[in-house]
Amino acid sequence: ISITMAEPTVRMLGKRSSRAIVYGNTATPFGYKRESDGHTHSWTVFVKPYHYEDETRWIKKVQFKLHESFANATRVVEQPPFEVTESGWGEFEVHIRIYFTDPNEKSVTAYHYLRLYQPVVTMPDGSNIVSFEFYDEIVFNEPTRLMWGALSAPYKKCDRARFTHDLRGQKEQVLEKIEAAKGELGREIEDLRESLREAHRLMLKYSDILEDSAPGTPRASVSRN
Ligand code: SLL
Repeated sequence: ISITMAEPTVRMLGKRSSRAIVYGNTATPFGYKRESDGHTHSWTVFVKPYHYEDETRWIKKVQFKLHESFANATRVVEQPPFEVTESGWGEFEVHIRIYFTDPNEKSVTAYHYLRLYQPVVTMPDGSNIVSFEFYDEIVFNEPTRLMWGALSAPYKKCDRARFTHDLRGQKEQVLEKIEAAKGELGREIEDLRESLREAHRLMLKYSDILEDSAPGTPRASVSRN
């Protein structure tokens, strides 16, 4: 019999990388209710990298799951801009699922509540639009070698003028959350290590006791009470 093994996924042990993204939506009112379908707004929901970069190195595609009242509610966008433009009459939660270029890297989902009325933002040209943006970071713990390579590409710093909101406050909050999660994870790992050490100590102890009480007895025949 010959068994062909798949190439094992190589992970970068002890390595961590992250990418900043912004997701949200813009909306513009028609100014009236369209008679044919009751629609009142056009809108765009999007996800984009916070910094200037070629995100196709690490994002394969993005799936936007809209409210079920939409025809073909699941929209898959295979290249940038990763966005969906539609019209409608109501607000709802969009599920934004990001797939990575290495399929061994699990997809992540962001939930965005599509806003049609708030917050209103005044653009540099004086016009008003509804715009909501959310800053977030995707953290890759021990990414696959392929993903690590993709994430190592250099990128240019963000130009804040690209966004309608000042995202610095959000950015700080997200960083704090990530730091807290890191600390938490570190403590959990330390606890697990300690339990392992304790289990190992017990194992050695009992194997000594067995050795003393019945020298030469195969250890496999030990029965637990
Ligand atoms: C609401 N719970 O009642 C929400 C649902 C759904 C919005 C909002 C459909 C557009 C179409 C549309 O805008 N749905 O395909 O006709 O407010």
